[in-house]
Amino acid sequence: MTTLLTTPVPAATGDLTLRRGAARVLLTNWTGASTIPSRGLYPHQWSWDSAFIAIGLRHLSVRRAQRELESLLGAQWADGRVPHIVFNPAVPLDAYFPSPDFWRSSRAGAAAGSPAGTETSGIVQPPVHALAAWLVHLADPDTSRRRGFLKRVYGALTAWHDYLTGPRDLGGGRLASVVHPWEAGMDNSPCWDKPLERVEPMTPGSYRRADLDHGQPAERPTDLDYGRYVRLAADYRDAGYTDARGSHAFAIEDPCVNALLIVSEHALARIAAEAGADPARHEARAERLKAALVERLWSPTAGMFLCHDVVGGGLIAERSVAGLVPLVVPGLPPHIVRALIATATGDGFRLGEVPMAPSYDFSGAAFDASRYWRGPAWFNTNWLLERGLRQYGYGSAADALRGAMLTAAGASGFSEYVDPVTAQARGTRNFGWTAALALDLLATAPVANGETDPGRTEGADT
Ligand code: 9WN
Repeated sequence: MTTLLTTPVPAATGDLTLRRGAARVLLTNWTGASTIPSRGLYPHQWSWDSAFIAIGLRHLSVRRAQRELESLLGAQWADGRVPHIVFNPAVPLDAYFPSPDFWRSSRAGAAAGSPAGTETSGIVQPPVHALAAWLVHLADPDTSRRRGFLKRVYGALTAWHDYLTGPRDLGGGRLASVVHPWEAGMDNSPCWDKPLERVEPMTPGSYRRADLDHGQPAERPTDLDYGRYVRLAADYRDAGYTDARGSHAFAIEDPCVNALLIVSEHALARIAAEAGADPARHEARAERLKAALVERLWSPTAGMFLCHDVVGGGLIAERSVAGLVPLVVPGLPPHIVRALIATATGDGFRLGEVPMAPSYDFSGAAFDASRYWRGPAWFNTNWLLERGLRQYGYGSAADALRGAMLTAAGASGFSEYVDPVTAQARGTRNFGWTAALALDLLATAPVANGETDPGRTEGADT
């Protein structure tokens, strides 16, 4: 097994400056009810962004963190889905594409239970929300109980997980499938290249990409990929956002999405206990999901979890950081944990040698250090890895990663992602979850000898 490198990283200097900078990003991006990921590129509310943002926001204002999650859940559809974007009607239509007039959620999604008064997208994003709600609760349990926070969100979170484990079990193997690359949150991961070959791209002239008004083309998806994203979204809309098995051109069981579902299901069990409901059904579902994750997505050859192509059949050979994220799942078999650590620290991901884990295998044919999700290092996936390392007793590796993330967050101006070797800023700046997760790491400093800090164990097994 590869030795886990634990290069000592100097304790982040200027923590106060960093904390102020991160707080400034969150205050600036706050709209009154939620936080936008960034002022230019992403001017609406995004689903998994809001969950990560709430995790950081709880250190500034517990009330605001609760509001962040509750405003998102307020746009939930009757079938349980939590939309990946909740549109702000005050933002001009041409500020972001696909805009509300593309998704037409209130009309096209009516049969699936879209809300009448709010425009949203019709797809979803990874389920980090129950974990976020639990961590927000833990930041101030007394106030949380007094305000009935967990009681208010429990039903919505349960319906959300019911949707993912019910209609979204498209492979019939008790895992949730994503039906669009945007749903996995890692939009243009090389994992999608093969499955996307089956999708006829929309003609470029039929829509206008707003992302290129703000982002560097070399850091954004190609026009060809974009055309395929738009086709998949349009087809889903035209089918009324229904999820019948066999109806999707793209359906993937993704290890990151399912690992987050498991961690959130454990959190939901704790929320249930607080809300006076039965935790056992959630614990049982978490265990079932974990068994399915290992049975369906574990690849001993790759030394990590892989995506399963439900439409084309078989595991997708591309190795992305999504396959390491299951390290956050508690109670994995020890041989799997050892293999994940070996892969994370081996030639593919070089954790401990480079500042942060890349989004995709350094030695993979599609590796690109700048184009998003095809190589750059992201703060949310590394925050998850940090928790996973800590959970399985790799405290000094977690400390090193924490230090590197804090340094990179500050030095990059809280960028969306960074070059995985130099940690140079890439993507947009003053990005919400980068600031939020830096705040979270800052709020819970590791102890000097590298042992697990009790301040962070509260949620480590959730
Ligand atoms: C599409 C908001 C989102 C993140 C995703 C990231 C990017 C959107 C885009 O930005 O996706 O949802 O327009 O590229 O890939 O993870 O939630 O920050």
